[in-house]
Amino acid sequence: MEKVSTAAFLFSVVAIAALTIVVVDSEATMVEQTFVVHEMNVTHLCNTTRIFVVNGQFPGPTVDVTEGDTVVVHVINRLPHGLTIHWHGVRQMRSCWADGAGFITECPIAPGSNHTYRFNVTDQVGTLWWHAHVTCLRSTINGAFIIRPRDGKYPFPTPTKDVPIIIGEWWELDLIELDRRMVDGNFDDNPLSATINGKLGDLSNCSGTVEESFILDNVNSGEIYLLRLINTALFSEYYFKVAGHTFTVVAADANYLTPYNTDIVSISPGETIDVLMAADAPPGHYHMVALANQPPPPDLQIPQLTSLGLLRYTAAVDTNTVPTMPIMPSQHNTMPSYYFHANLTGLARRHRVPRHVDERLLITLGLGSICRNTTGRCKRGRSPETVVVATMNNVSFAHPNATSLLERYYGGNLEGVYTEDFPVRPPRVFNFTDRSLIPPGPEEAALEPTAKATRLRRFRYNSSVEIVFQSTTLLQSDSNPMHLHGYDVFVLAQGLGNFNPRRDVSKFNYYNPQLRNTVQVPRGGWAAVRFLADNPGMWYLHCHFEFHIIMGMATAFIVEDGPTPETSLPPPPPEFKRCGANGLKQP
Ligand SMILES: *[C@@H]1O[C@H](CO)[C@@H](O)[C@H](O)[C@H]1NC(C)=O
Ligand SMILES: *[C@@H]1O[C@H](CO)[C@@H](O)[C@H](O)[C@H]1NC(C)=O
Ligand SMILES: *[C@@H]1O[C@H](CO)[C@@H](O)[C@H](O)[C@H]1NC(C)=O
Ligand SMILES: *[C@@H]1O[C@H](CO)[C@@H](O)[C@H](O)[C@H]1NC(C)=O
Ligand SMILES: *[C@@H]1O[C@H](CO)[C@@H](O)[C@H](O)[C@H]1NC(C)=O
Ligand SMILES: *[C@@H]1O[C@H](CO)[C@@H](O)[C@H](O)[C@H]1NC(C)=O
Ligand SMILES: *[C@@H]1O[C@H](CO)[C@@H](O)[C@H](O)[C@H]1NC(C)=O
Ligand SMILES: *[C@@H]1O[C@H](CO)[C@@H](O)[C@H](O)[C@H]1NC(C)=O
Ligand SMILES: *[C@@H]1O[C@H](CO)[C@@H](O)[C@H](O)[C@H]1NC(C)=O
Ligand SMILES: *[C@@H]1O[C@H](CO)[C@@H](O)[C@H](O)[C@H]1NC(C)=O
Ligand SMILES: *[C@@H]1O[C@H](CO)[C@@H](O)[C@H](O)[C@H]1NC(C)=O
Ligand SMILES: [Cu+2]
Repeated sequence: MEKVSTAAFLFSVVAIAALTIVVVDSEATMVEQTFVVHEMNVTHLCNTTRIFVVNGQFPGPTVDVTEGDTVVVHVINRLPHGLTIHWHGVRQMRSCWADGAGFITECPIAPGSNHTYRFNVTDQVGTLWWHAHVTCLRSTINGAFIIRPRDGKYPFPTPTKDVPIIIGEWWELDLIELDRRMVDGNFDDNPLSATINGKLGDLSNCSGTVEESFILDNVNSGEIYLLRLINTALFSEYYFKVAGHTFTVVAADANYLTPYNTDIVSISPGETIDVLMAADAPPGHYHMVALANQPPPPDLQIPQLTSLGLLRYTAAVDTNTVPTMPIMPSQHNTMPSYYFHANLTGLARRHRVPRHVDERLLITLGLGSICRNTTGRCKRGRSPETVVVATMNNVSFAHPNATSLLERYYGGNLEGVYTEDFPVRPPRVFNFTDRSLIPPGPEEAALEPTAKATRLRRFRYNSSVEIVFQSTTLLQSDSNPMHLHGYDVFVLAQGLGNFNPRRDVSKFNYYNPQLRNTVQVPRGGWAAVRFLADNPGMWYLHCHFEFHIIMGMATAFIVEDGPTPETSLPPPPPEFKRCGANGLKQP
């Protein structure tokens, strides 16, 4: 827990936080928690900064449940800003109202107001997380969401210890201000450090005060650790290694994987990766490293972000020896990410890949620009005459800001709020991965003009949807961690370059593809996914890089009701507060 300036305030927060009620029933359990969201002053890098946290903790409290449980979380908002809490990766079968996506499924909880989320965790086991889902607040308002198997059995050796490893970033800039600047197409702001479980690590040093590191202590030889990695960062994908140790990847996004051995984990914002790590090195001290990767120039560069943690064996003889450092890839080498993600396969289960396709989409992901003045003519190529935005199929999502899309859909009152014509393919075909589209150009000038709109796509209940996500090199060559709410999708294949159906469909894995809620679409490459639209509601689809989502790399899928009550979205629960009711309105 971080330093808090007002002890009395902390006391009141902790008193509420301790109120975790567990009601045991013959099979399922109700897990009830209270989240008080409040401001707190913390000092890092010789500077006291105001941050927003839950129950005095950064990262926030862990929600720890068993598969089949009902989760009830009361959120009390003591911030001067509205927010929602999203249960990232929880499928929310027929409970879209509890998804917590700001302005998509509900209006933000107003300052001084509160809201109760109630949902079941069904048919999922592993690690997920929760986070604020308005603007950039998720940078500090987040935590692990752990789902344990009901029978207590894993399809791998039972770990001795279980440790969340939350990779994040330390920002000094006010997050509301950061959001405002990104809306204005400004992405020059950077975090000051990476963090592991909220600690900056001893690489950060200010006037001789070395920052605290996350320490995995009292490690005994022969133990098996289940490390639950979560990337909560706003900006970057991370490489994670522990010197002297290797991992067996066993799950991702709360779905089991075929065990995969590696000495490196590559994790993008929104992803969760469970790995087993055997304490089988000579007793000693070992560094763990989280290093942000980024494309090389001509992409705009951010400072190198690293957090150093430590793994300490109980039996370490000499505590003065310098801990061993792992050898990290270059921060500009994105191939380890590609290999890591492309090599994972699902642990074949009863889930079956739909073999037919009803709806086929090819979605390009990139940047574009809009003239600051209304003439539609202005200088392009990172010029100050434009606002840089992010796009999917040349649409930059206009986020609603006064109403929720789900409420409008449910009420049949969508006029002036959204349309259902999100394009199923890119309106213009070009060489999506041509590196000369990255400024200084000039090839991008004809392609980068774009427009903002709230354009969604609607699917019939139970249709089989296939999407090929194509990262482009329009203005930059980032990868794109695409996150779909309410669903896990089968990742059939991924590749580098432009997707070519004649060549690439033959690579689709229908046998044991990974099931993911966040798909890392490789830099300069593509990923093909498929899912059955069996969860009615309004589901946000967006890139999990915060600057991309804010700049418009998003849309939402409407999934219609099925033929029966069991296949339809129920009415909003009685405790659901409609937009505009009970002080629930735009921040
Ligand atoms: C944080 O520090 C500022 C400036 O000193 C102060 O005004 C504010 O009350 C503090 N906030 C908390 C929650 O202690
Ligand atoms: C301290 O952080 C504030 C933002 O909270 C920033 O404006 C200021 O420049 C920082 N000061 C230093 C010395 O880094
Ligand atoms: C939640 O808000 C309601 C009014 O909407 C109020 O009656 C209640 O006391 C609040 N609960 C808490 C714990 O703040
Ligand atoms: C959770 O499951 C129970 C039992 O099936 C059901 O009665 C209840 O409506 C579900 N709750 C939600 C919020 O979906
Ligand atoms: C931290 O900074 C001080 C002063 O600049 C320096 O003497 C010290 O060696 C540094 N420590 C580390 C661990 O980098
Ligand atoms: C798996 O990773 C290895 C490198 O570790 C790489 O050579 C191989 O191509 C990868 N496989 C796939 C399917 O990407
Ligand atoms: C808009 O920008 C263009 C190109 O820079 C310029 O020629 C034009 O005068 C501007 N129009 C207005 C109304 O500012
Ligand atoms: C809210 O959205 C509307 C429509 O997209 C837009 O015109 C307006 O500028 C937005 N307001 C704010 C405060 O962002
Ligand atoms: C697309 O651009 C890439 C990189 O510049 C180039 O290697 C490739 O040959 C181009 N593909 C086509 C079909 O022109
Ligand atoms: C996007 O649409 C605009 C306006 O219709 C067009 O000028 C531009 O070339 C398009 N860009 C792409 C990548 O399709
Ligand atoms: C949905 O589709 C699946 C697979 O195609 C099928 O088994 C199931 O019966 C369908 N359910 C309904 C309600 O149509
Ligand atoms: Cu993106």
